[in-house]
Amino acid sequence: MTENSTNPFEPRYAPGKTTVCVMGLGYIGLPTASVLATKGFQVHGVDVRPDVVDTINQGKIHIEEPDLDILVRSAVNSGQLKAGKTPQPADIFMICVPTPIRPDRSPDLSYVKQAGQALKPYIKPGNLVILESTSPPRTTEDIVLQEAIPANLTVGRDVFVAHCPERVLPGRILFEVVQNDRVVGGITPECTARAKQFYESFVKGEVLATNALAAEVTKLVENSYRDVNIAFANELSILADRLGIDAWEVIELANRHPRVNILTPGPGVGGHCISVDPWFLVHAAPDITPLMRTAREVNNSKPHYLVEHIERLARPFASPVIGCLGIAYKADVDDIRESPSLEIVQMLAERNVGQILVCDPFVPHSKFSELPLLPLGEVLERSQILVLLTDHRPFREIPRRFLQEKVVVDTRGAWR
Ligand code: SAJ
Repeated sequence: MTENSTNPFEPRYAPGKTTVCVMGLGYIGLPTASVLATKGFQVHGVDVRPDVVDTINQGKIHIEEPDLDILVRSAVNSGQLKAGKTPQPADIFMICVPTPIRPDRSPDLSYVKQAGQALKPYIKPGNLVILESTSPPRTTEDIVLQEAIPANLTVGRDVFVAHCPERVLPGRILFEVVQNDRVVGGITPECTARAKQFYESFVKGEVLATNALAAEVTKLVENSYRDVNIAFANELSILADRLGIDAWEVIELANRHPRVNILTPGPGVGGHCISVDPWFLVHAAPDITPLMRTAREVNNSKPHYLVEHIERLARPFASPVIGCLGIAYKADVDDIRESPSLEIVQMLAERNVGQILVCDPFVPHSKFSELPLLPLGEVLERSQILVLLTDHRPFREIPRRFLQEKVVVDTRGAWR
């Protein structure tokens, strides 16, 4: 597609005529690339890992996500999706790479930088470059624009740069990538308009237009809001323990008030989003964000509180056997990134609290090899203390008679 071939009455970007190059084929990039491909866009996916590129080109997947295997297989078989180690010329470039935090909680934007630098030789007039990675304020302008756009091209006239943060929930990605409302913000109004038109060609939700900075901050605010709300729930659960009441019951009752909506306490907050994103806002303005910082600290301290609680329960046993159910960061996923459940298991093992038996039917041995992953039946039979860390469906459905003889720690309120 060239600029001057565009009929003003036809959408500029459309399946069948627009080519898309997706940088990063992980939890966001691969589902996005395969959805675009099955809608009829010609998609070239790029990943720095040769094994990922090979797997995808065989029509297979390297991550767990419901129905993603079917979609990728069909996208690759139809020839609409191909993967490679380097970019190719395209109409649209999408950056879907990780944006982690460093140990000092400052944002690590090296992957965005590298993706931008890799794109630069392929950028030509008329291109649209979209940053989808969740990013600190001003990343689109300070990093993407600086690294990817050649100096002889004017943004908003020759090339177009926008941010459209991904908003999908792991476990429901394929549904949400199409159905959710999206926020798009360009560096200029023309950048915004073009990005909006592109998303409207495959998204069923509403595409809401703003500028790049507001789009960046909106995404961070969404996840920070949840982090603060969960921190409130976690603090309440510790207070409830001291008062000898059931935190989940109190929250359920309070939530019957028409204007109260408290989230659920748990072992802490994991995953690569909610436990990371608030730091981007705190880092941007540390002197005026005490609430968000404290929420992070409250949620990060919950695993320590629970380990001390389990230690106390283990003390009366001569040689305690502690069954830990779940190491994934949340129910029914295989993802152990930033998982508080995993952190609790590791702390219990380090402190020699007892014999630690671990079960997680979702997590493969390749992702966790510190301790053996045992069958549920064996853990139920051998444990004296049973700790529910991740509320996977098989754990929620354990018949209560198996719990009767045990000391039970239910960090998720799933066995109440
Ligand atoms: N959690 C609680 N209590 C709750 C809800 C969650 O303790 O009431 C814990 C979970 O167990 C988990 C963590 O918080 O450890 C995060 O889980 P989550 O399901 O809330 O969120 P993620 O990280 O899987 O996905 C989030 C989503 N953000 C929002 O719901 C605002 C998703 O829409 C984002 O796209 C994604 O982060 C992202 O990439 O930012």
